[in-house]
Amino acid sequence: MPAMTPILKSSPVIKRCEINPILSKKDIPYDATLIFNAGIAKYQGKYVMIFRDDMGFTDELPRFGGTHLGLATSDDGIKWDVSPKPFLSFEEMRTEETLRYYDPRLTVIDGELYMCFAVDTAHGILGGIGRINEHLDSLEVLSTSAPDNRNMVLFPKKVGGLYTRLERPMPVYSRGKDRFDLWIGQSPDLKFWGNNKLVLGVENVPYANDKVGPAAPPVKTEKGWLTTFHAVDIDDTRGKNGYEPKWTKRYTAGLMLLDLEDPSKIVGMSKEPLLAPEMPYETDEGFRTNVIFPGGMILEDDGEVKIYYGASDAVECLATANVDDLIKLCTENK
Ligand code: BMA
Repeated sequence: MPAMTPILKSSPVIKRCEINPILSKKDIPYDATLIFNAGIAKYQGKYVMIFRDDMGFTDELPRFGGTHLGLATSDDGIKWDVSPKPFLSFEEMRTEETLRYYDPRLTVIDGELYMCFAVDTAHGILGGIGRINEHLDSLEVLSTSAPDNRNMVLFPKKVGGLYTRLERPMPVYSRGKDRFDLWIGQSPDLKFWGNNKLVLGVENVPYANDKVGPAAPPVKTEKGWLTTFHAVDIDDTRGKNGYEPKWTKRYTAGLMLLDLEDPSKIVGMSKEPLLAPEMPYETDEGFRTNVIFPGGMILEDDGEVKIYYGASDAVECLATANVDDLIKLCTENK
């Protein structure tokens, strides 16, 4: 496919994993078509991944066939052992009110593993937060938001004594259209949320004209909370991409540094995308092409940062960078 205009390129500091995609439907021992938008954390000495598995879109079932949340673990964060059964199956998630959970994000706080997720319900999309047990086989849902909100991610430590999350409310009525921003909220117990503030508006991101929101949960550095965000530009002249008759959006990943004491304040932001769709598995081969959506970011002891991302809503990928280079991207040309 010809490159999308305006042409956006990934930052030179980022390196894609040579074996990308690191997880796709061929690795899954149960019904699977699209494997993407996973959450990843280091927990109990291993890398743990919960991934979104959308079924259907095949010759036998040429439409959406449900979503499982799958579980995989890894010793090196690159090669994964997928559990024989989903962590949460479509059947287990479904109630009269709830259709499915999806887009999981994992954060370890004080040794406990938490998952944020989106919930499709009969009355709108909610953001959910739950605790995963030590055996990685059950989820205790602690809270769900009012509609419409999603893309929640938890900070790995309390800030000012409170649990802190980034989120993306979807105010269609007041904004007049699909145009959303990135917000922050705090809680004493992961259940009751307040202190909500705007962090980043679409108008602040040079490569977005449609929406911005959280991506992977933030990591703590000496200079601030380092965090990716998703940034969407839309162009109605774009035609058919991927499986859909018309897909006019492009999702890139941005990067920003938030103040350690008051993460509603941006210390700096990269003026260009950190990751933009460029490889064939990002631009040509997926379900909704030209989508990059980070869901996991891990800072290793040697300064390497692993950034996991869903590509084209079809496969899960990995890219790496050095933490100092990432911080520099946010602080240079402020
Ligand atoms: C958003 C969410 C994401 C997805 C993206 C691109 O609205 O559904 O899960 O990756 O669209 O399709």
